[in-house]
Amino acid sequence: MKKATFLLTIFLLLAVGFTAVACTGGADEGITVTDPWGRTSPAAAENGAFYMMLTNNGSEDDTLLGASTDACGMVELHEMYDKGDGVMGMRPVEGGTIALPAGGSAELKPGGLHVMCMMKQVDFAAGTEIPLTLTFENAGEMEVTAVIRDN
Ligand SMILES: [Cu+2]
Repeated sequence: MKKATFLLTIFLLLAVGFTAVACTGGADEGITVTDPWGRTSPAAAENGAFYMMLTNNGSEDDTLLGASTDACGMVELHEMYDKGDGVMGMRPVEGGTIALPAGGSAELKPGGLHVMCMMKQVDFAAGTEIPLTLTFENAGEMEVTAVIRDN
């Protein structure tokens, strides 16, 4: 190999390497979805729920507008609330969306915010993987896989 060719090869390898690093850095921006999961429920149960941690690593506010999946006839963003006398109820979140301020996060967890799955189309058996499409105002659509487990 001629020296010039050798140097060019090294240069190209470095360029590819730096590009890969730059892309990885880019992926850290925006929204991170951590541990999407759903609770096991009998096949006969009409509804289910999904939980996850949403983190906005970006410098711009974002909003979770909604979610969709073939596993549910209808999906809504819900919250649990105290109906009084220690009775908990649930309802669609105000405005139907979940705010994700820049640098902030929203935890969807049992007893709080959740992605409500109505008219379940599949059995929520432990280990089942359910593809979910999350739609954000700025980040656009994100595909995640929720795993069904007991808790
Ligand atoms: Cu609900």
